[in-house]
Amino acid sequence: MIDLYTWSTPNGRKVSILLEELGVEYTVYPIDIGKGDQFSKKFQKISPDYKIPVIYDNQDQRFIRESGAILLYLSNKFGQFTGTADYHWDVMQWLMWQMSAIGPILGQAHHFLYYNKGRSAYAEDRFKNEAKKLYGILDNRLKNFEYISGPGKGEYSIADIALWPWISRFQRHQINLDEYPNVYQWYRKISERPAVIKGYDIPLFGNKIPT
Ligand SMILES: N[C@@H](CCC(=O)N[C@@H](CS)C(=O)NCC(=O)O)C(=O)O
Repeated sequence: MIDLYTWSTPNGRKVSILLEELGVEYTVYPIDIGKGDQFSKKFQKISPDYKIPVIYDNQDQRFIRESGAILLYLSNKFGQFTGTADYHWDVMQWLMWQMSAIGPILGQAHHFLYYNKGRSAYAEDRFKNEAKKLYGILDNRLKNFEYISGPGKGEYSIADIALWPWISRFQRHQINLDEYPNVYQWYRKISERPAVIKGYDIPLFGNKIPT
C-alpha cells in the first residue's frame, strides 16, 4: 500500500497516473498548495522543499519525494514501464529531459503566461518561445514514434507518463496543438487510457482532461 501526498498539478498527476497504470492500491492525502498546506510543519518533515508529490511505501517504510525519483522507484519496484531491453536508456533520457527542460520551462510559462499575464513582456516572450521550442522538439521526435522512447515504434513508459500531464496544460502555454500534429496524436492516444483518465482526476474533483 502506498500513501500519496498530492494535488491536481502536472507533477502530482504523473504519480497518480503511474499508480493507476500499475494497479497498485494507494491512499490519497490532498495537500492544497493554493491554500499553503505544503508549508505546514507536518508536511515539511516529509518534503523539505515544500513540494508535492511525496509517497510513503508502507511495505518498505520509506518516503520518496521528487516526481522523477518516485516514477523510477515505483516502476522499478513493480517491474513495469521503465523500458524493456533496448528501450531502457532511451526512457531514461526522455525522463531526464522532462525533469530538466519541460517541467522547469513550462512551470515558468504558467507563471508568466497564465497566472501573471501583463507583468513582464520579456518573460512572456521568453517562455512562450521556449515552450514552442520544446513542443517542436517533442513533435519532431514523435514523427516516427508512437510513444516517446524508441527504437521501433516506441513503448509506453514512465517517460510518457512524466511528459503527458505537462502537455495537458497546453492552453496555459498558449500552444495550439493543431500546429504540432504528432504531439496531438500522442496526447489524444494517451488521454484515452483508463488509468490516465482516473489518475488525472486525483485528488477527486471531477477534473476532465482538456481536448
Ligand atoms: N522537482 C519537483 C517539483 C515539484 C513541484 O514543483 N511541485 C509543485 C506542484 S506541481 C508544488 O508543490 N508547488 C508548491 C510550492 O512551490 O509552494 C518534482 O518534480 O517533484
